[in-house]
Amino acid sequence: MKTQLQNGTDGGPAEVHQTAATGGEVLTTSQGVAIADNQNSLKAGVRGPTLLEDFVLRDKIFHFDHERIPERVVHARGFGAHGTFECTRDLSDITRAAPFQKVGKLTETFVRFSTVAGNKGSPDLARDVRGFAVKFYTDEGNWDLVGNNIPVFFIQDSMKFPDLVHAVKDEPDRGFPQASSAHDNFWDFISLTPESMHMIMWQMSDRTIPRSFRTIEGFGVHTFRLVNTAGEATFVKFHWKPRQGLQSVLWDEAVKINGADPDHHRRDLWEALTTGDHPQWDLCLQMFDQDFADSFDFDVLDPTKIIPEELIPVEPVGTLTLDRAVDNFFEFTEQVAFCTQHVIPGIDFTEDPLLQGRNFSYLDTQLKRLGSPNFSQLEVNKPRGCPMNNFQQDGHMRRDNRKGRVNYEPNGFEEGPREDPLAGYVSYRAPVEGTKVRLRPESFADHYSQARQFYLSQTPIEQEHIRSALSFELGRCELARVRRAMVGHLRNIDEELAQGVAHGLGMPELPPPATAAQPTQDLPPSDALSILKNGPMSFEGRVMGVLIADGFDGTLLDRLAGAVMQVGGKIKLIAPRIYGALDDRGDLREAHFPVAGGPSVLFDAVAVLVGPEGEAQIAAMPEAQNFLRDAFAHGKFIGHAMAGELFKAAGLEGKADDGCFDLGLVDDGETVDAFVECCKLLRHWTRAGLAKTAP
Ligand code: HDE
Repeated sequence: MKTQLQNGTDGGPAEVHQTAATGGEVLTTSQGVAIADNQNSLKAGVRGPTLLEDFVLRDKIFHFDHERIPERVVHARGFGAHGTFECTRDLSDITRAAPFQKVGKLTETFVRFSTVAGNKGSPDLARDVRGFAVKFYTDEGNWDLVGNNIPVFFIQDSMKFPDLVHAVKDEPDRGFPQASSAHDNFWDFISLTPESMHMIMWQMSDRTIPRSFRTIEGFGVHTFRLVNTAGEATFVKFHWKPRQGLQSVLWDEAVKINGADPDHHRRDLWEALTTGDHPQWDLCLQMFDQDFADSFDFDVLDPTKIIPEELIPVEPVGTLTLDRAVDNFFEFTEQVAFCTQHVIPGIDFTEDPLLQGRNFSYLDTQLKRLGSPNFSQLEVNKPRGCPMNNFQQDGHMRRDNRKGRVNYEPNGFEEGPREDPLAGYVSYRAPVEGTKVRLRPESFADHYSQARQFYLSQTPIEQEHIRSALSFELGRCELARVRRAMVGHLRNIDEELAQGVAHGLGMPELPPPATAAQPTQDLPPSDALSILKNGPMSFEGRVMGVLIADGFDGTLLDRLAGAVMQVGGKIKLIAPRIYGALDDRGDLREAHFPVAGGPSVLFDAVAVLVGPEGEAQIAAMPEAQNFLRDAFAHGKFIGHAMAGELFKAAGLEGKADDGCFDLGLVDDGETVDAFVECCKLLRHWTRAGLAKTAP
């Protein structure tokens, strides 16, 4: 019997067999031969050896054996999503780039977030930079903006990239550590690379332990050029600002999340996409001309420097909405091939030596990973807004060679595409001259001033987190010379920072400051650099974990759930067992997690609702005690009802502060509202000892 239709070899529909036995689809080999038995190999006798002629087995195992492709050398662990970019400002006077020609113009996109150092199976909450790569399927070809969640980079010249990556990844003799910069080789390299100090401040900040992909910023890092139809160029820096606000976790939470849910970030994005909670980012541009570039304290070609938002405003020009999860992880997230040199008319490069090296590198990577120069024909990589139309042909896995006789240009048959001087990509006519040298410009020499500016722009809590992170990372360094060298660099950034880290490391005395090519300048602090100053002030898209135990007040739970939903948040129920707990009416409320599998580190705020029947049981559970103790230690806002025994068992008796709300006291709902309102602040930073919970 034959009924269903799928794509055939000629691109048209092909029929799919239906099995007479079940009425469902028939399983076939890759040659389309129906398989009669998918459980047993072909043997000589029931206990006999398997026969070489078993082409069904061979076909199946052969394909399985080749399922893996090389993982990315860096950014191996990632998670992708489909989205749409909407133009909110007409930039046609500044650039001819297709997505910016008209307000309201929509462009399809694919985004892949990633960590950098860890292998594909590493945990999501490793302290690491996050990749933020966006493919725009524009009407004039694909444009890839391959950025990070930090606006600067470790090195100024692509020549140093393989060394940087070797140093941070697992050490070659032992194959560890995985997904961690807290080891000798990394800090040895960094201590010998003063240009990395600005990036190190960002890397040691809470930017590298984000709450979610939804709460990170993105940056193009390099200075690019926008070019208009008249051929005039404007320098540009690209920023993605999350509408969800910036949010990070504490180090202690990151460590525990990695154990409890190593897929925390991908699960979070998956849930957001599949429940209609679509995250959004505004694309903002810093645009400037040559005069500004000439007057700026630093070289705009130096990728270890930012341009403070106070000097050049960050102007929104469009909004990215991620609205669809992928159907298949491998097909999209794994096979997506980003390349910095994928630009479209209106977007051009600058001479930034890191960008120039990247433009050369990414094609090699894609060829190695995807195994064919035809990777652009894969669904996720092929242009959608306009056809790919040229005389390229053949190669591994080619799918759509041109029909007919003509495969070259010019041709007298008047067949096939031709170049178009008007629609085509024209490089900006940047004047270039100079002698061939391997030299770094003098204008790249100040490595400490912006590192200091970053540190001084942080709130005291964030500064303490940076000091703690450095003490932790350098504390994992066995080489005393490396620890000393690093503190020497920190002395050029901030004396108090250096002292704090030296104290954390138990150094008897401060080493001398590192030799600096240029003295550190005092630059004005910038609020845009702090996470806490750019938080959401909203509980939208956040999750409250509610721990329930038998006999709890069901009406209170419903009221709380309603109030959280009202502010755009979600509730997850945690009970002693996954089965759930009975409320005071005897109704079963099914749990999302058992308390052993749903620690409070997975949630933005918590509530503990207990009833007389469950009071003793929950108080005696170590996991429940940890749930509450951690929530308290991590500064979470806590709602509670009849949870006195659990507070006592967790060692928190008498410690409840104004970040803890007794929801069982009054029945008017006002306390619930006050609690949920407070949760918008995300953390009760004034809770005693809170900042000490970081490493
Ligand atoms: Fe990458 N980078 N990179 N990089 N990079 C790769 O390409 C490279 C750099 C970034 O989700 C690789 O497809 C060189 C800076 C992201 O698929 C590889 C240099 C920034 C992603 C590569 C840099 C990035 C990559 C590995 C210095 C921030 C993940 C797999 C000259 C602006 C994209 C791949 C995705 C991936 C090379 C420096 C961001 C090896 C040579 C700076 C987000 O080609």
